[in-house]
Amino acid sequence: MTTTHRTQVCIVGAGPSGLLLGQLLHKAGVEAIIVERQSPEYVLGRIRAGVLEQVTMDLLDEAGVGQRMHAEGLVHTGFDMLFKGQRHRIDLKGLTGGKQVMVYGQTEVTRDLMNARQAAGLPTVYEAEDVAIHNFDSAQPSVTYVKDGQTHTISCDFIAGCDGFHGVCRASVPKGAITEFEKVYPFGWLGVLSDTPPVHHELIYANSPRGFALCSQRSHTRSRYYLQVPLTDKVEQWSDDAFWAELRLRLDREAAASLVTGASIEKSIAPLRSFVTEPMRFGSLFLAGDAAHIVPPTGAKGLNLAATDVKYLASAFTEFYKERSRAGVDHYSDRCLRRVWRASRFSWWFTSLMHRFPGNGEIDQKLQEAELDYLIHSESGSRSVAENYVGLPLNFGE
Ligand code: RFL
Ligand code: PHB
Repeated sequence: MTTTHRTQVCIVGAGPSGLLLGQLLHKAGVEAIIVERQSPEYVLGRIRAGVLEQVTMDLLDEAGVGQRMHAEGLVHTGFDMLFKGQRHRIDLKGLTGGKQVMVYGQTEVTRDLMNARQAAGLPTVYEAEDVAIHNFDSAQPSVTYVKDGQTHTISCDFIAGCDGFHGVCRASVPKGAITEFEKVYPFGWLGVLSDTPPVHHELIYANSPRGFALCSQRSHTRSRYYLQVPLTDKVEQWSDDAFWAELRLRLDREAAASLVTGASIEKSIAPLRSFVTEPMRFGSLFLAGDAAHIVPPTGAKGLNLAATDVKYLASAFTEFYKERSRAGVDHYSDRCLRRVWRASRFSWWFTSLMHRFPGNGEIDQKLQEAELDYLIHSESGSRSVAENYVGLPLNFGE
């Protein structure tokens, strides 16, 4: 037997994109049901992004979930770039006329959104199996799933594909209707989370002859570190001791000496890729966040891009229901893609500048160092980095 439900927007995926969309739609009086393949605990167990742009902070406030972020998040007004054994600060605030970023983990953003959704009594189906989308080339699309052995159908006006890179939504689009642009980088990031005080009060992005390293954090007592590693490396090969020893070798003398080490509480390897889908809309199906694009994490743009897609999508659906206008819906893909390509460019450029590429020689290291030297000594060079890092305004270039 099939149970049928009806809603205005069916959101596939309860990651940050799906949950934020659900919250913004709720605020605007638009109905939505979220269908998620995993359990809430599994979703919260994924350790990912750490840096929020002003635009994302504003959206979390608009969604009514910014309170804990403002209380517990760490405002950063700059970060360090390390090369040739020396650290140089990029003064984000000074270079951008007062903008800054917030260090607040994706896990916490997700938890805040989940709690708000639950408190408002909004429907989320977790552990939905065999999620499938249907008839999205028509105005009567639907989503089906199996829960506790029973098949359910959700009929809706729109489907929001917020189901990440490996989701079902993008995969359901006929090959001839979609163009995918992809670059896979020949290395990954080995990440460690530990309950140790951060080595520095701001982030350190390190270009070292041994490869890239990043010193990040989640709080004054919890650190997040990354090392560039070959794609063939396995997490099990990296003991905590080996990780800390390698990290020290990639840092400057002062940071290496003051690094506090401890047991890892999470350790994983993430591949790096640049990926963009064009378009991001197919009839009644709208892709948002990692379902539509992936950026390498250098520059911390992934979650922030997801948030701005969602803002455009929430505005589009709200205009449709409240103003009877299709303008936002029709412009959604173009509007997102301009921003997506700009962030993809920055993330690709920053990745290329900071990593060791297999097959490259000493000359490439020297050229990277020369570019870094230029960037930190040229005000326009530094400003360009800062402007992209803090993120472009929501309506940039419109
Ligand atoms: P998510 O988080 O992947 O969530 C998608 C959800 O959809 C569910 N799903 C399905 N549900 C139903 N049916 C199906 N068939 C489904 N298939 C999948 C999944 O279970 C999941 O719950 O995508 P979303 O919401 O678009 O969010 C995107 C962000 O997660 C991502 O962009 C960031 O994490 C990227 N990222 C960073 N972004 C930043 O802005 N700043 C950072 O500092 C930053 N650091 C990072 C990162 C990503 C990393 N990794 C591991 C890729 C650091 C790392 C290491
Ligand atoms: C993180 O804290 O996970 C993080 C921070 C900055 C990045 C990427 C990841 O560029």
